[in-house]
Amino acid sequence: MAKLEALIFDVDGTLANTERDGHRVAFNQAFAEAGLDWDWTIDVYGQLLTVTGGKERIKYFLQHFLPDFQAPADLDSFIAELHAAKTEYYKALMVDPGLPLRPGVERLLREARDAGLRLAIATTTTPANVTALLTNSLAADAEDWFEVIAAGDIVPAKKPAPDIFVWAMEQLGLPAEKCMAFEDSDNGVRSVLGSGIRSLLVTVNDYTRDQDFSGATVVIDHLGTNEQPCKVLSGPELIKDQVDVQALEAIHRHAWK
Ligand code: XBP
Ligand code: MG
Repeated sequence: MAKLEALIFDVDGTLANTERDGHRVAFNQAFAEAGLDWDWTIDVYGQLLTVTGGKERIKYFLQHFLPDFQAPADLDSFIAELHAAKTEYYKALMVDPGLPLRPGVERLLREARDAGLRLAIATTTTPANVTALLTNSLAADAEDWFEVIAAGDIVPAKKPAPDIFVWAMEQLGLPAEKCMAFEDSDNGVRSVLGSGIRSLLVTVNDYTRDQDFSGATVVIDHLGTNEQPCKVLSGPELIKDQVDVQALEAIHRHAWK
């Protein structure tokens, strides 16, 4: 069995609860600015999360929720403009009011770095959004903590397609046997497993806890801190209160045995 060398993190829902409190709010701000009376409530947004990618999500919304909408002739440009405004609002939200990382995320990233594990990101979101979250919620130099940041339209086929994880592994120069992935959603799980990575830790959130995570090695509520121990929801009991590097190595061995 190959030794664990790199950790590849999803961003939205995994590092922070960006969907409900970041993306959703920013979409609504962009709609209002454009004079559209669309309101993506917490519940509606949960239904829209079946589609990854903001531009793709707007298109899906128009097709399935507003079939009578008189779309402009150039629909893709209309959506691209709305989405560009949404990205600006999202970046501003990451500064004020800001968004905390999920429990244990910062602790584990620091421990992994100290242990010499390589770090990468594989996400569907726009690169500028990753920068905004990392620099405001983790550390000013946090982008440098990650050797590879695979994000947004860098691969045309977004999750659940495996392409973004494949791309990240190619950039790392590592095979799937040496990588572990962190995800929060069924789309993410399918993307990871399709890429050949078997070592997969899922941290659920309010939007995803009832989804199908078949194939994930372990499903937990969050990564855990001293004050907030984590709970294993499914998979082997290899974690004691907090996910640490030792637990990651045990999970990796279990996934490949
Ligand atoms: C994340 C997404 C993203 C964000 C929006 O999925 O679906 O599309 O919701 O980002 P995952 P953009 O966590 O599985 O990567 O608006 O920048 O596309
Ligand atoms: Mg996610």
